[in-house]
Amino acid sequence: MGLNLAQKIIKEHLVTGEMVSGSEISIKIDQTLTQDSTGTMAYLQFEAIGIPRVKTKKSVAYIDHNTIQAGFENADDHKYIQTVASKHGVYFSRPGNGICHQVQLERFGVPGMTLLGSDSHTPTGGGIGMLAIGAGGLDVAVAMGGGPYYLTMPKVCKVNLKGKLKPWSSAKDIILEVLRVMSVKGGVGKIIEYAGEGIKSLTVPERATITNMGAELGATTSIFPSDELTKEFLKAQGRESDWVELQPDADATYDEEIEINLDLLEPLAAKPHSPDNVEKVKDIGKIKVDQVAIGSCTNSSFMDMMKVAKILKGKTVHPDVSLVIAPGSKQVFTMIAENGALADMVAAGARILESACGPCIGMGQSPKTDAVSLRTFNRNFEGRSGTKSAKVYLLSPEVAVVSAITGVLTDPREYGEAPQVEMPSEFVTQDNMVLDPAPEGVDVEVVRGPNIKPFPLNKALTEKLEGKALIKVGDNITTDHIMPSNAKLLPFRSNVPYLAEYCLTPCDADFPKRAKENGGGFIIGGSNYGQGSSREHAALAPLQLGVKGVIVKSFARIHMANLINSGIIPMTFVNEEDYDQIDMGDEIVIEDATKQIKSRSNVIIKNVTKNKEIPVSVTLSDRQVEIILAGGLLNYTRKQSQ
Ligand code: MIC
Ligand code: SF4
Repeated sequence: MGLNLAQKIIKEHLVTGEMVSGSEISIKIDQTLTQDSTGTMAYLQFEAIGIPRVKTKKSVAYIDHNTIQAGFENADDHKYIQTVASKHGVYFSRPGNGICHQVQLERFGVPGMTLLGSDSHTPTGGGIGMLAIGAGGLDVAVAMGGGPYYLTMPKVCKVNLKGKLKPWSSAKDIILEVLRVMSVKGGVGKIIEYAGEGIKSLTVPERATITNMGAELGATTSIFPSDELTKEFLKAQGRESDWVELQPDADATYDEEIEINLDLLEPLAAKPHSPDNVEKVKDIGKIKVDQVAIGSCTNSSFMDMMKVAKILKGKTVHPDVSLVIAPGSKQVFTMIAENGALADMVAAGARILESACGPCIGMGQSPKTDAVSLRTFNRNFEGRSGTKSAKVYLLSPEVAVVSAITGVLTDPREYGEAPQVEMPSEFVTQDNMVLDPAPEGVDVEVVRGPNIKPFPLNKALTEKLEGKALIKVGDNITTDHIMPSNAKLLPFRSNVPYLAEYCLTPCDADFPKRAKENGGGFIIGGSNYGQGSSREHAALAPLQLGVKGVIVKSFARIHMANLINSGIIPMTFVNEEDYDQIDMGDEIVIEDATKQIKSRSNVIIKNVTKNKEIPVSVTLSDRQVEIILAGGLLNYTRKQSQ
């Protein structure tokens, strides 16, 4: 039987397990990436594992998130990452060089290779035919040390693209349409594989916009074939020799299939506060706009910037709109500076930001109270912009920039002719902001600032677990709720005790205090708990507060893995209605925890307050059971190497 593309790459990299969806497999990782807001933790953990030099084909440490430097903390973390990377054989992409996913795609991604990144949007690499997966920092640390990456073999869902995009429709509209159809939990446990005649007219950066936002589907990853267009892109990057052709077998089979007709796609927008709350721009209507932000790892390519510049040329941003633009990388920045496009943006009144995540993660440019902010980004969770009352819409660069001129949300088809942008035959490739690691054997002093605090370590599982239900939350709780990130908190990503004071506070300001007063306990949640980021801080902060288990209707993939890695038990209700059987403050007891978790049958938790027994399932592989028993992956790894 023929293989699809995802299966082909997995087969090539399979270390353990069988490629049967739902069973645990492990794969060899060729490349890793970290960024600074998850990177400090990942390298602290790498150091704790104690392997002297990375064993991957290429590992890169990026600085792109924490670039505001309003205090010493960010700069300290940058120096720590620079020195620890150099010492252990990791390339270092300096602040200013660009957003990790954009730079990785341009300079390092290789079709057919595996990439594990400590950022949920690592699947951007799928645009070039990589199997690129986001994971917690500890999983990336293990992969840097040469360990395989464990995951549940996903189902593979084919998205068949028919036809060709009409003028003013764009790659962003394709992924927004997929989100509309599948929802933010529709991709959990799946790889999304794109196919069909429609892909032939999508360039690599457009494909990367689509695979990037596969993270918003909850998918394990998304992937495009590697074809002539991929070759052209790599050639223009001076890396033709990295190209290999990759296609699914003609008789490949898929677990699911959906079809999207590009001819029929109209400009779309995801309305507040969820990336799947998608509607046609024309149906939303001409709402007044306060801010437009263009950039992020989703839409900051050279092609995106050129479209924006062409539309802005000779125009002026509407007086009531603040337009900010962050080109995705130094390469993009250099090219638009050299060809004059940057001048057109500046002349029109755009505020140009450095090549970094910036407003996407609330690092500056928070909009005004109650603002409508149109963004080309990938997440519009409530409060993520730094302004709780702001209403963020996700949409294409075309819609964003036309609306910045008109001052109202505008369907660009009524605006005039769509700009034509050609893929350049040669990109400016100068990697002078990527530092090589020190040669093996050369000693490098690792510089640690005072903001770098030890991370919490769990203890081996005890027989009886007891504690209160410390909080009860609803569906689709994001990691931005569990461990908020903004300009005030991001500088503390290497200081978990400090961050823990803000854990789950967007849901309940008293949670940290209550957790501490009760000596820890349990979190109760709805479905798709932990969607969004790969930040393991969303597990480490609860651990710091003594959380022993999380009981929900269902989990998002990366967050569940992070809980296991921290030794916190992830439990799902066997009967979803049992969610109603626990209220905040109820006393929960799990007897014979070790035996129950090992038994493979449902675990019985007792709600002592309501005198009820509730079955929950703890779906763990044998290895994950051992990790929970040991009190987390680091303890487990250390035990293994003794
Ligand atoms: C995000 O987009 O939420 C982030 C910030 O890039 C995170 C990583 C982090 O929390 O540091 C992600 O997507 O994984
Ligand atoms: Fe950075 Fe935003 Fe992309 Fe996350 S989603 S990596 S914060 S640009």
